Amino acid sequence: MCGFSSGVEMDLDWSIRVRSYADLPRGGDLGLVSPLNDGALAALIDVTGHGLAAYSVAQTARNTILGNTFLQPDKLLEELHSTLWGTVGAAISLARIHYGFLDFVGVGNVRVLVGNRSLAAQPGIVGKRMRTPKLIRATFLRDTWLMMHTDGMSRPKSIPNGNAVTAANSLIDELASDYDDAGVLLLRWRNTV
Ligand SMILES: [Mn+2]
Repeated sequence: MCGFSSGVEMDLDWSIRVRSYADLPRGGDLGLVSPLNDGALAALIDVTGHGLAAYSVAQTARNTILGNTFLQPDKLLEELHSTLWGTVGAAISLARIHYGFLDFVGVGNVRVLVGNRSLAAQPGIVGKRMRTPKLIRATFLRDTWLMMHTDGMSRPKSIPNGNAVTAANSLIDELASDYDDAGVLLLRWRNTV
């Protein structure tokens, strides 16, 4: 939760839903939201391949992110490129959330939208090859959805009604592929009730 001097209390409504390929217990899609004093850090990862091997690389990425939440997303992605070096690599999208704006960087095939605005990821594979990441800043106001999803989920026409948990569950239930890990992350600011 974040308090603001205006007297309006805001908090983050967020959810991550991942379904592993072939209903395996583990897979290479992984999302996380790490709450911070003035917002949060959000990430969605799609490690190349499936199953336990991909899961293991995703855990390395997760640990790197959680150990470096103070870094700006572009620097964090460079850190991830180092720690994933020599692995199969991953597509990774990162967003540092503030109230009113977010800073985004992504490499590879994780799709990211803020409201109707699509934020372009750079080509490449984290841990294999990538250019110097460049931050994109986007306005991010109350009740606007940040959505990240991996390529194991079809593009939704819209975000289902309800809170983040309900909407993320619906998206995976309706749009997850049977042939890949599928992951979605939804996050928005909303008034504290
Ligand atoms: Mn995938």
